[in-house]
Amino acid sequence: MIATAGHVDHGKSALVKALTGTDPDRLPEEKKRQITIDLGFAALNLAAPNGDRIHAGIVDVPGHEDFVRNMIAGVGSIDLALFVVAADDGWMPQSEEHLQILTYLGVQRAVIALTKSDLGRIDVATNQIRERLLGTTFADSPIIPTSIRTGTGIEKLVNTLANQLATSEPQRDICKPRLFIDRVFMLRGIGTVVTGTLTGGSLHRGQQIVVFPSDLDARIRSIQSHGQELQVAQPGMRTAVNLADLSVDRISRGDVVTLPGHGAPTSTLIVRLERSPRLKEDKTVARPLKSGLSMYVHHGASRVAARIRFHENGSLEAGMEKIAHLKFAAPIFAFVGDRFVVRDSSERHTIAGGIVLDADGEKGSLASIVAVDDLYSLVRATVARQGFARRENLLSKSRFSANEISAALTNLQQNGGIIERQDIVADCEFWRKLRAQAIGLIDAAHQENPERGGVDLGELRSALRIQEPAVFESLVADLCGGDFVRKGSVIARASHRPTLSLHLQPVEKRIREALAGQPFDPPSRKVIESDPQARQVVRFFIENGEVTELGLDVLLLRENFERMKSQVAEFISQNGPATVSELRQALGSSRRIMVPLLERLDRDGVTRRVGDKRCLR
Ligand SMILES: Nc1nc2c(ncn2[C@@H]2O[C@H](COP(=O)(O)OP(=O)(O)OP(=O)(O)O)[C@@H](O)[C@H]2O)c(=O)[nH]1
Ligand SMILES: [Mg+2]
Repeated sequence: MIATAGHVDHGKSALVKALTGTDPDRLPEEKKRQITIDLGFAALNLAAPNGDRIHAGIVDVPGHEDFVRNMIAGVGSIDLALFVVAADDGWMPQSEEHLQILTYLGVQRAVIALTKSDLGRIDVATNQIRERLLGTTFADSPIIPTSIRTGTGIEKLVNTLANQLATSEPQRDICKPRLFIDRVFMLRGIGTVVTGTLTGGSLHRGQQIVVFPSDLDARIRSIQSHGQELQVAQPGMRTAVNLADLSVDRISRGDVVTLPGHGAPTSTLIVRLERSPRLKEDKTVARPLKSGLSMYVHHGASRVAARIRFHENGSLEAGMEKIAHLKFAAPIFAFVGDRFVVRDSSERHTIAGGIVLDADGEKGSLASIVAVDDLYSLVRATVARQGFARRENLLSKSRFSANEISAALTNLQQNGGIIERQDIVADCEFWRKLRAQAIGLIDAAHQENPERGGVDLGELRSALRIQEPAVFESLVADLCGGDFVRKGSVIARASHRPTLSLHLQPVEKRIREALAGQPFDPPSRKVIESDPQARQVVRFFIENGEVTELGLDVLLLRENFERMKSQVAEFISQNGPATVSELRQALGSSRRIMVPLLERLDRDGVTRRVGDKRCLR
């Protein structure tokens, strides 16, 4: 894709018409005012130097300062800029602003058309443009004088555009297609159509898609590019998609069509914010940006209000860059590595640009600026932010494919200080510390309470302060792959055998005697557990199965519980169904014990209640 750029009235639309035969100004108001207001589109068929056909598209943008917002929506995913400067007018304010916008968005190539060459001094204008481009990405871009009046330079321009496109890298296919919607309209008999420039992957006819940020599901009924019906749209293509099942008023410019499963929109991003040194030429625009400032972020075809926050309350001067948190007024679907443009809250000036460093900036912070093109350092930095990351989310919102991420993880596990455990990817050092801390806590608990089976998992998790359940699950699984075992809701060393410590042995003796003294009618639990030591011993008995708990207040030695059970069964089988009172008398027990005992036997399927009697199952 190509997009025009340049100051108002410098001849962008006229040039597009001369190149393609299509007048990109389609709105009645545009025709009336002879000015471009919104984006226009035209197909451009070129021949590469080797004879191959190139089917390109041109987005024609408005140059007027009131419509910069629309201009930015048009230049988001382009391969080449057709930068227009009129020979009679020379470099003007929106020449400058558009240049900065293209630079912030990382556009790598431009062809400069020196339009209206029939009206101005070509040498003077060319020198001025060269001077303005000095030190920019476009310093060596070709400058071609053109005139639509005389036809000068049009053929040369066509050849130059073809050369540039033929030698530019094809857009990457990472199987994560995103179509930033720049137009939505309704066609009678067809339904809702959205258009944009596709990036990151292909879209297929019939595919199930999702529209963000509103999270609407739909199916692609049909696809077109420049009027041609297609089965598949490839990255880089101007694409129109028919989403018949969505009504047109639910979608607007700035929304994104993507596939499900590559993450969700967020309201916070961590970004590198940068300001062009060229802003210093204008004092008002060059004012430092401070934390707390509200402004507009232009990303893809969207424009969302956001508030900046710098670390340690800093500010950002022209010519500098810094890490910043952006808090958005509405959710935005951005990937790590995406570039964006920042304009002031009155929408008069372009004041900064940036690149997304972390696409879910809610938790943790980034210590330093990451090279977002280097997947290895990106993985390390993303994991380092909290010490770990969910494997399934790890860089799913990035400009790398799932395969590239898997390969990088395999490599980083071998020698990059990263480990993968179940659903978690963690920094080795973070994991080693967490593991050591958990082991320390378990060992300390064994020491302190040798009579207990282990440490309650819930207690361990809160002692370790782990918020993310998946991290804790992976940690437990990791420990249990080694010297630890999980028994129900506790974890212990595999070698741990619960024992009562020496000083508890007198208490043990006392409780055993109390429970054995009146075997079927022992004292209540409240009485037995008279102090913390007694509670420790009771717990030990229960965990070891020496004592059976009935209800809240009854403890029976296991052997006595078994004896009562068989005596109840025997009595009923000899005498038929019996009441609580009959059984109590027969066994020499009390109502306090019998009621919870029989409830337990009902639950265990030994007895069954019929009216106020128990019979056998
Ligand atoms: N003499 C002369 N006039 C031209 C040339 N190219 C464009 N014009 C005239 O310049 C005026 C503006 O042209 P447009 O193509 O609408 O300019 P634009 O850059 O698209 O303007 P905006 O989209 O509003 O920013 C029109 O009257 C054109 O006829 C040229 O090569 N020579
Ligand atoms: Mg125009």
